[in-house]
Amino acid sequence: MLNGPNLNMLGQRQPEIYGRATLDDVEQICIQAADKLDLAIDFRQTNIEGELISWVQECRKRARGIIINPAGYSHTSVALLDALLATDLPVIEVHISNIHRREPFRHTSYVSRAAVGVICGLGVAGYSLALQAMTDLILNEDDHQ
Ligand code: CA2
Repeated sequence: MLNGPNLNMLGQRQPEIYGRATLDDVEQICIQAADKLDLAIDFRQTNIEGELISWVQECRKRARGIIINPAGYSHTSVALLDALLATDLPVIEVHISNIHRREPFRHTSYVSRAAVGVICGLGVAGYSLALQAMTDLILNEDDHQ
């Protein structure tokens, strides 16, 4: 589960948009949800585009899927899109806010082209929903192997 720039500020500013949960709270919510789903997760955040891309590349060898909130890089980074496309892993994109109700520059996400699905506007609950959806995708893949 990868988180992009400024998400380390969650819960500290703009609660009217992003709610009051901190990133540590979100990680705890995800650990508990993953535990119930019998999934192993690695939850990370970075403010550095290249680091996010290196982590995506790492996932090729280590993960069955990627849940990503690319934050501001959603709207700017072809490089992140290319890295996600190159993994051949199922990708679920999460946004806490509804990017389509916000400024026009947030309406386009490059990352969405690599995503099986996008969850946005449901607050931090979107992360648990993404974990549920990822479990279904992985189980479905296993059934068809
Ligand atoms: O809604 C989301 O999850 C976003 O990915 C959050 C990004 C924003 O650029 C996207 O358009 C939508 C921003 C993350 C920064 O979060 C902050 C939280 C609290 C205080 C300041 C920033």
